Amino acid sequence: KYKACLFDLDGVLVDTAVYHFQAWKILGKHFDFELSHEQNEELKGISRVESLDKILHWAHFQATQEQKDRWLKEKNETYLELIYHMNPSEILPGVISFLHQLKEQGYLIALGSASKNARIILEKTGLMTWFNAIIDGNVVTKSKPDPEVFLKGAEALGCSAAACIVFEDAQAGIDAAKAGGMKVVGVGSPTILQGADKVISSFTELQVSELLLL
Ligand code: G16
Ligand code: MG
Repeated sequence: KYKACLFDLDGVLVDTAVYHFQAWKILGKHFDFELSHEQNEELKGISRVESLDKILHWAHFQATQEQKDRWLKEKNETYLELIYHMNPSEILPGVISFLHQLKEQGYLIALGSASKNARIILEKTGLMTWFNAIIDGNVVTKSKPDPEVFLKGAEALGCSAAACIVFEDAQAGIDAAKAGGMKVVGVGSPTILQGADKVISSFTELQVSELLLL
């Protein structure tokens, strides 16, 4: 029934949201803004450029394009420093066992992430070798909730959308998968994630055989 699984990166395979949060908080000092946990939730799955626009809006700060460009660069430099030490221990619980089961059962595996730093994170955590295709922020032109990232993943794997299952922690990503005509498993809280075909709080709760029930 299903041939492929497409994984979001941040919040699904690893928890880099904490590093994005730290990096944005440090950047916010330039315009006296302290990002809250709730606001950080809203940045999940959203591109770097859109994240800065949202933050500046929350801060009621009118920035020039020159300031924005500088701050985007600065945020990423801080983020790169924070993820420099990442290692396989930061892979979220149950992920490796789930990937093992998928490979054993012949599923194809792709990454569908908004991050331009996805490859660095996959290298640092040793996850790279699991993927048949990697679609990241460097190759997508329209960010989630547009389905482009997942449609490109399906295409790279040679699968139809109907044969793909997406794993996502962000509402924008769930909406993207649905817009692409795919099944979607939300990773997080069922009260926050709307419209997923199933929601798990961690991969330790899910067996590959259960995917057939989607
Ligand atoms: C991730 C994060 C977002 C982040 C985006 C861009 O997406 O969830 O918070 O803003 O990537 O990241 P970067 O600044 O590294 O290009 P995903 O789709 O992997 O959850
Ligand atoms: Mg995510």
